[in-house]
Amino acid sequence: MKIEQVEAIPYSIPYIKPLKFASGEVAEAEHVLIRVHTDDGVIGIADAPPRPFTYGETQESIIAVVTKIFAPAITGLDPMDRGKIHHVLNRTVNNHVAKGSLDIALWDIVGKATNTPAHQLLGGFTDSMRVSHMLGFKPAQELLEEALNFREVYGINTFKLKVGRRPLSLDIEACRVLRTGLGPETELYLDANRGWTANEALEVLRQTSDLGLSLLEEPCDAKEGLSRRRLVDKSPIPVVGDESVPTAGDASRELLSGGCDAISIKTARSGFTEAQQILGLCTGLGVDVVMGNQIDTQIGTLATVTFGAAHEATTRRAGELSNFLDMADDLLAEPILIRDGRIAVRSDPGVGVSIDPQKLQHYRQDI
Ligand code: MUC
Ligand code: MG
Repeated sequence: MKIEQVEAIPYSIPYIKPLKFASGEVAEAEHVLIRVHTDDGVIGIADAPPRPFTYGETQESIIAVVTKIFAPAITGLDPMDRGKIHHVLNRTVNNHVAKGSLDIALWDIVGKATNTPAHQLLGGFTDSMRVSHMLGFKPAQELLEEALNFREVYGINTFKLKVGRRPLSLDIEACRVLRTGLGPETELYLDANRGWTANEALEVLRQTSDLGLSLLEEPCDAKEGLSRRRLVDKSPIPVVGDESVPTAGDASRELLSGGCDAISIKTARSGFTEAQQILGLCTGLGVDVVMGNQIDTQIGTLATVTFGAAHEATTRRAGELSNFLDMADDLLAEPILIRDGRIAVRSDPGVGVSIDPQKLQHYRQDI
């Protein structure tokens, strides 16, 4: 089997509820659909969500690097030879989301060609994942209403609150209102997307120490060498590295230098292959992992569930899997269902993504 063609198709779907957070806002899913075609007719599919404020990639840059550099370099290679393909892709630095989407498309091909769900190829630990929902910036009362509604309608009982605002009292109040309104049994954790300094984060931890928060993600820039390490050292809860750890090398540097003591694994930026390397590192070091969300569509969410449910360590915590609910539509032909707070893996060969051709026609862009 040989790779014959790689498509990078830009599309745009609006959000009903834009997500606002300390490093940006997403009101429109301006993503790139990746399709890798083989000579025997197998097509690997993945979604590439550009996050310029996180990794510097844009829709245009993903299309350019995929069509001008990666596609010519991997055309003619056997998609089963993923080690060889990664070696070729890694000649180009960065471009994490572009590389991650190609990797997922390759796993999709391997699954389809061997008639096996990618979830089983990866490890097949269990058949579903518990869902955590991300809450963006909003007045505290609206946040509570949204969380109560998601708990009632979908059975979701874990929430990640976007924080990192100034004055700090805005987020401290939101935490307090959520904890009071949701009660003690709901898991609540924070993600500041580098919005604070390490010392501000310490102050927030001090003022919320009675609220049973479980994790604090990317409180400040991990490059704040000294004070970030002081924060991790003093924090009573794990400090999660997210945008500071897109690769196994980044994760090992941050963990070993005390820049974080838990890791968010995102298949959108690490693919399945690098995500497995990061997971192995974390498991070996005894560090908690969370399956994170890169504000994913249903295609991206299915990839996260496929990976997350395949390994024991990634199912210990709820995965961030529900933000597609804030989108007006999706390209996935058969929508994802959340039942009793869980999403099931698909039993189809590969990742289980099939695209609705009419929707693709409707939302694709000319750029
Ligand atoms: C998150 O966990 O930070 C926001 C930006 C991004 O790349 O992912 C989201 C969620
Ligand atoms: Mg994050």
